Amino acid sequence: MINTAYGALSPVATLNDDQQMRMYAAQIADFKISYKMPNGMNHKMFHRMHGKLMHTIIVNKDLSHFAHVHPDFDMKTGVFKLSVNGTSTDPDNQALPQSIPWFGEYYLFTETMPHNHDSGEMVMVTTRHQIYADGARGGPSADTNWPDANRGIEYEFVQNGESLKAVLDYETYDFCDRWVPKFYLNIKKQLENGEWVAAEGFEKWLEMGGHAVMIENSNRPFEQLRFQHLHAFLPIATASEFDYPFDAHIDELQSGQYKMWFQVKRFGEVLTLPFAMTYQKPIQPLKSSNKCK
Ligand SMILES: [Cu+2]
Repeated sequence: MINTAYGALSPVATLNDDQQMRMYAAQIADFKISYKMPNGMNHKMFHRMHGKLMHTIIVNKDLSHFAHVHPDFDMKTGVFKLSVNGTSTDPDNQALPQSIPWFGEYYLFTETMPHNHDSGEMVMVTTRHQIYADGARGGPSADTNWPDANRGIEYEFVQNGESLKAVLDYETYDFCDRWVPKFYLNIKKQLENGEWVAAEGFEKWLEMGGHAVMIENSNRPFEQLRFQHLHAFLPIATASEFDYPFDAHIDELQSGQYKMWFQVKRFGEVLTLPFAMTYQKPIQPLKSSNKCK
């Protein structure tokens, strides 16, 4: 199912060359997408965006599973192809073999940037697709606790025997006619004396200090679920703190439950840090701001 068209481009997506989008979990299935022009030919010029011609996010319906992977592009045919559950020589596709591992309904989001011949304007195109996987049940259970991250959410995890802690919180800023959040991810490490200090060893992944995806957790139709991809620079002002601003030029983020997955690279390994959180817009009215004028 295709929900987004870009101007005169019509996205066409298939799974195993079928628009039914059904597959077996943990078995290889080829997701393909192309962008048809009015003359019937596929669009073949895409801009590289954060190191890739296309980014693909796969989650399951209850948002307990997440994979961020990248399709191959065939310049001759203009077709992007992702071998779901397959292997890849791309070191940025570590999640590919486990991208749809269990029975269930999955959501697949693509992000790409077709070259606009007329205006030269750079516009990102997002499409979303539902995939139904048959097969064995399994995987983590859905989150039941969605605390307001405004007060901070944290949990401990281990990387290569080292005790680490991920801490998420956010602030909201009054920007013209809307509230704009800024998310903060801080990663700390524990010393032998038990003290928590800033973790080190971060490097860029996909040309950014950090990536994050947020998807709304609600009963609204799939087509309307909020999907947002945020980016951070490597820690600058505060050691081990990644600042994820929210693009102010897009729709205001509504209060509600969101699953967020933060991805940073540390000592050569991509860490994926999930948070089930609630975002709450301030209740006080917006103040007039000079930034609008
Ligand atoms: Cu990507």
